[in-house]
Amino acid sequence: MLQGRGRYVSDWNVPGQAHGHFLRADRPHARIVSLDASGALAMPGVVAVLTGDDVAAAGAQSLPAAAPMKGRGGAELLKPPHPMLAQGRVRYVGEPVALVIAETAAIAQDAAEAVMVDYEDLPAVVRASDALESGAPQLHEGVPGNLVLDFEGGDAAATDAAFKRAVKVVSLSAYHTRVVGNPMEPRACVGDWDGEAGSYTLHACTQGASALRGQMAPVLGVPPEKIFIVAEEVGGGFGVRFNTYPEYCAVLLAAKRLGRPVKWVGTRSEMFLADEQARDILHAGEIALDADGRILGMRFDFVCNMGAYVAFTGAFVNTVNLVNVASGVYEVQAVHVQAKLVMTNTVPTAAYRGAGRPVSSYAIERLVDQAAHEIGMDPAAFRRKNLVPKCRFPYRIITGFEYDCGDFEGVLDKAVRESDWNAFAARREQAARRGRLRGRGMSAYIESSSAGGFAPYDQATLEWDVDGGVTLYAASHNHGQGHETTYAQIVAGVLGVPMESIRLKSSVPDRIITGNPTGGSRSLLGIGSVMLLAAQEVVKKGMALASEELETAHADLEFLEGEYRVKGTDRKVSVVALARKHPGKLDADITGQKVGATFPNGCHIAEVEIEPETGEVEIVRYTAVDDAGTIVNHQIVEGQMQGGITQGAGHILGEQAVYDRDTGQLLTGSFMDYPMPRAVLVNNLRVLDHPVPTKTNPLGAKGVGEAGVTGSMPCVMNAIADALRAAGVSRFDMPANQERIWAAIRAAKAGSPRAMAVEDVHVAEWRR
Ligand code: MCN
Repeated sequence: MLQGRGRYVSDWNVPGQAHGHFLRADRPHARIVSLDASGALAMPGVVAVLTGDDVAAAGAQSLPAAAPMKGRGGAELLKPPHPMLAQGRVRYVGEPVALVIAETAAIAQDAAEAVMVDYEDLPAVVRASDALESGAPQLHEGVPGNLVLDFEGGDAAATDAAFKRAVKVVSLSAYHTRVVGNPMEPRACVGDWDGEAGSYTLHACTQGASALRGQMAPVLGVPPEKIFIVAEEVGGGFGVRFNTYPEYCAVLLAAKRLGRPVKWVGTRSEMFLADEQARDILHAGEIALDADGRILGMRFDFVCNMGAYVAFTGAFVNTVNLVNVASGVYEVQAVHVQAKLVMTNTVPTAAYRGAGRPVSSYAIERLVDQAAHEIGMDPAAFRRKNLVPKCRFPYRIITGFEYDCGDFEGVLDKAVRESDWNAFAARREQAARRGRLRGRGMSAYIESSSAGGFAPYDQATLEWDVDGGVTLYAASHNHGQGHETTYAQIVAGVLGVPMESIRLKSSVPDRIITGNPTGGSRSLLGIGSVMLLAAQEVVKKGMALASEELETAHADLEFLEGEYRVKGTDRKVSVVALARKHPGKLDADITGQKVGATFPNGCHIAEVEIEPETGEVEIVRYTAVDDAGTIVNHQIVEGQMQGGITQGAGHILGEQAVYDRDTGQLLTGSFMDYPMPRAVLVNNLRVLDHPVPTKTNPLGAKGVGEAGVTGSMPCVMNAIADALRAAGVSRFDMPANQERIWAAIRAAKAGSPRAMAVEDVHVAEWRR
């Protein structure tokens, strides 16, 4: 990578390749009356045009949708067909309609303009709440009312009873704005077909070969082992590179049809339109309290915009991941969660860093903060009073999931201490003297790792090279998480070999490794654990060889720092020497290993300052105390937390994908209209560990990859809301962009009711 020899997906070229360009729908909802590709086909250099009809004629199936949870009353998730190229109808702006293949990418792009599509426009709907109205445009036959799943979790009766007993009920509704994933590398692929072997090869931007293979096999009608995936460097994933995409399937189908490889490199503009997006959720929450400030019950209502089709992870994130941490870090058994999963004329939504847990955490932690303010209690003291105490673990929550272990009180106390929580008033006063509004926010978050996941069985293979180096094979793909370092640390720690002699491979085309791709922050606890077991297996196997080599009984041998030693003597042989002498004998392959669920958690505290004349927000201090179980590498954990915290803060401060309600067009289709956070967004960040090792996996680790987002979203919003209260703004929610903050402060100053921004109207209309 440092020498510029890293190969990203668009760097790959295969001899004889043609180039593809996708013609995409320019409107949100329409019937395709006719499609005429003759003009394009007549252009010099054009090889073929693939359409929805060709896809149907080839017998290709719908892209898959999965949801391991059922809806209310045991109802199944409705899975409307999702063709890789539109068939008869387009349902969102950017939907692939035809794939034009030519000798160069430029010719393909020009030729796409010569494909004539005659559309008959249909009414469109882009908001989930609008799509649920009677008389709303209907997207799919077989999905009445655009509702694919009506989901619930928890105990409705117990929750109602708790609310009846309440002395005080506090409510808070919000709109979790829609986001675009925006990995650095726009999506790209090269597809090839081997007629003799009957196999496909795909170079693709992916978070792991196992997911792509499993998802594409039914679409293409071949067994998973006939799909080889190559992914060396991938420029980021963030959840939106987990699933297969229509483009990948169409490129493979085209390669088969043409008998030559096809390459497609998407543009940034296409990624805004056609990458899976995320969130776009309305939520209403209520909390019931007794006279002492104890939480008696909580209930949440979510309406989730799934886009035009159900993405593979789309239903999962809006069901399982909303209820596996349903009561947050609090000791409360009366919780009820409802979620409606709705089709709209927008690009499908799916996993995005946190994948449901930040939504749940935001709903709970914003509500808890509001409750503390309304009853006049310190938000830290209010939370502490209601935490699940250490002695109660394992703690089963009302939705059936079991928190394995934790020390919520210790985590919160440390965050309070380290952030100098109690001296905040002086800092606020000092800021006020500088004319700035200072606010303080806390979130006590919890999220799940491996709770209700797709592929809980992991595999790791460890092989010795002839030079005494070690190659590790894993299903998880590293695209910024530092797996090369941490897996090597684990294996080097057991084998006593230098870390530099260990290589990691996660996509070797003809080698099928089972297990989860990178996702759900479970790579370390799942795959890292099997790496540990594989290394331990090597040591065990080496014992027999060492005993032969040193002519000594096992009982007289010990393994220390990479060497088998005869106890009490200087006779020894290294594991590397044995591996070189006995090729293949010290390799290890651990398969079918299952790890249990675990629940990373933490307490984050942010302080912000707002410039009242401009509405500009600065995050001036941020303290994160996290329980990620056993830590393998603090520096990497800190990097992951910094990335996640910044990602969550960026979302709160205004990152937002907006579809126009009237035209169904995406209004924020470039970085000119979509403010990506900068690395310097979060100042004075301190990340502190508070590890409580879990017993649910051999390493004792919990995940960290997404925890930063889950912690920072409510934390930063609570801090902004706190700062704004001092300016007389009593209610404010995300997006906390500069314009909205400025308008809120001005309205409060003038004593006039604030002109409601579009997001507030959205929530208010839905609540009515
Ligand atoms: N780690 C550790 N000790 C722990 C836990 C983790 O040392 N107790 C280390 C791990 O060994 C690994 C890293 O921290 O090197 C992250 O581990 P883990 O929490 O297991 O998460 P994953 O590796 O499964 O990463 C997935 C997670 C997700 S789901 C998203 S989305 C995400 C993220 O990671 N996307 C990212 N972080 C990202 N970082 C970058 N740079 N780019 C993305 O696309």
